[in-house]
Amino acid sequence: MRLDGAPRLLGGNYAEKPDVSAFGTGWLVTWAHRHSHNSGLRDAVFTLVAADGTPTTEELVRTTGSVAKESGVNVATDGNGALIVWSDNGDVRGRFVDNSGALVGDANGFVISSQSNEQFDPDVAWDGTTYVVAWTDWRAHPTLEPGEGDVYATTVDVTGAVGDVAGTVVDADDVPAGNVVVAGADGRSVFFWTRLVDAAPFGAFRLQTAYAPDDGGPSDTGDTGVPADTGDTSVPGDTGETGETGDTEVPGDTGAPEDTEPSVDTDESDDTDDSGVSKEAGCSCGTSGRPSLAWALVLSVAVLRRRR
Ligand SMILES: [Ca+2]
Ligand SMILES: [Ca+2]
Repeated sequence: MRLDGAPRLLGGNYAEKPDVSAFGTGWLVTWAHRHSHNSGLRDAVFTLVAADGTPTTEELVRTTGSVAKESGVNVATDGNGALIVWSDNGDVRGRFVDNSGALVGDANGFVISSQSNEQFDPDVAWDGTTYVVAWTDWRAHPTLEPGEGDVYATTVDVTGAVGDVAGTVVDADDVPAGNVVVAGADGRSVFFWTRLVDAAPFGAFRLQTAYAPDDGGPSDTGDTGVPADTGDTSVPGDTGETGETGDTEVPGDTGAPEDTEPSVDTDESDDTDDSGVSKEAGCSCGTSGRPSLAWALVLSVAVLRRRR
């Protein structure tokens, strides 16, 4: 890899947290513009950048000249236009850009989530059929440490129709969670976020993931809810050594990608059912109990392998 020429400046002062997506023959870049170095006010802005890196003039996403607290600006494209999402005075809003790069729709954008307290730090992806937006949500407990709360998501179609105005629970209980990112493909989407896990060797934020299978929309081809299953039945620690006649099947193994996780599974993110919502979501059962079960499986398999 090499860079073509010197970096270029674009946009004005006090730019924060850019995001970018391929757009036409170039790029669409979003970021938040803080009004001054110590202001709590920010505007969501974007610009088009040519393939060679030449930027156009930055534009406000919310074109009413707002004094809103806008932040967490992110963008995804659907191969034609783009959807820009951001946190706006504690709600999540969105606005479309058409294939010419022009903003469309209401000058204030449209509401994606407007629950009580703050909804913030949204991410957006295009799954081939619809946009999927996920964010951190303080509707239930707004006093958690900054950046952490619950995680919710919804779909937004190309007309701006929000699939679940209340938001679909991704991770909502009294444990801090946030920093969600989402990716989509072939009518499916996957979420990753951080969640405080109270497990050995020490309580810490760890990644969680949940998967939303094809929801039976027009492109549904009978998705089973298992992404890109390769039929892997290997167990943790499997080295594939010489003489091995076949991997030992783990009871309940679905062949999902989390099977490759090398360490003991202490999260419940793989407990995703076809609703696309983690079974853990909405419960306050914590994470206890799972490690002992996982260890029992690992130890049982290890014993079986030694006996062969
Ligand atoms: Ca709100
Ligand atoms: Ca939570």
